[in-house]
Amino acid sequence: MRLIFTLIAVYFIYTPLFSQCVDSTNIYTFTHNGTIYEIVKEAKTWVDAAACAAERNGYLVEINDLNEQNAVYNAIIIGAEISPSYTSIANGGGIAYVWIGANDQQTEGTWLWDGNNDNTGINFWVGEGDNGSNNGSTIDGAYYNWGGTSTGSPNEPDNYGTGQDCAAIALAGWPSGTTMLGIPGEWNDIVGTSQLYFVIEKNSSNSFNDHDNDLNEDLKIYPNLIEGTLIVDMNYELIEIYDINGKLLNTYTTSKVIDISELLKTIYFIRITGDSFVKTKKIILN
Ligand SMILES: [Ca+2]
Ligand SMILES: [Ca+2]
Ligand SMILES: [Ca+2]
Ligand SMILES: [Ca+2]
Repeated sequence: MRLIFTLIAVYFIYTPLFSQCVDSTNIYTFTHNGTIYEIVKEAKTWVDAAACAAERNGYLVEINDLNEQNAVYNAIIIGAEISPSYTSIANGGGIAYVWIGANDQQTEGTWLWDGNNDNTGINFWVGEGDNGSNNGSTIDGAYYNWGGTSTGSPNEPDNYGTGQDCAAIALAGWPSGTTMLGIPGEWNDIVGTSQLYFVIEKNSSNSFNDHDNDLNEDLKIYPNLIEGTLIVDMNYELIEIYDINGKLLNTYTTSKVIDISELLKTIYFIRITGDSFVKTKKIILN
């Protein structure tokens, strides 16, 4: 048994630790640049999707550069295998979309990355593209990928009709059957009550190594790479191991050696409860 055991993050306990706003079988998880993302294949309004993201210790994805854009789009199509025709949004040109974390709900034309919907976030764009009032511009050179960007001149956002205040990634060109306003992967502002799948970007820890030390020294739990075990050299009341979706896999109350050799190659949480503390760690086995 050869396990390379890597600690990537520390999460302090929130209550409830894992929410039930989505069924775990409808989540596709991937990582990019050390950050964990979840693609949720349950259709919700933008507001409900943002609330769900916050409950799951994250926010609707904030796409900051081309690499992140490509990682998210590829994960939607290839990883999560979402059909580019899974739904049809009339106010978005009759094609399918997936929610991302931008909106101009507070002030028309002022676009914020506010994927947890607390009305604070980075203002990355103002105004409308060529299909609207054609006065749009990025803020401080922030990344954007509105429909038409590939042509050099964004057509979106256009606040078409009324109340297009939330951003989504298009899964096809639009209007349907064309690429007049945008191509697959580009963003459109659409009405926030549309029911769409969504992408969560998880809150991440500051530093990998610091937390690695923290787990080993403060909590005195050591991986035995040869045996595929966790050695617990401390007093505790309860150890619980969860999978990435919050499903409880095992609990321990007295074991000093915990067999993890059967765990599949994936991400797990371990929650340790002592007489005066509860801590949750995220671990990757690979
Ligand atoms: Ca991001
Ligand atoms: Ca926010
Ligand atoms: Ca708008
Ligand atoms: Ca639009």
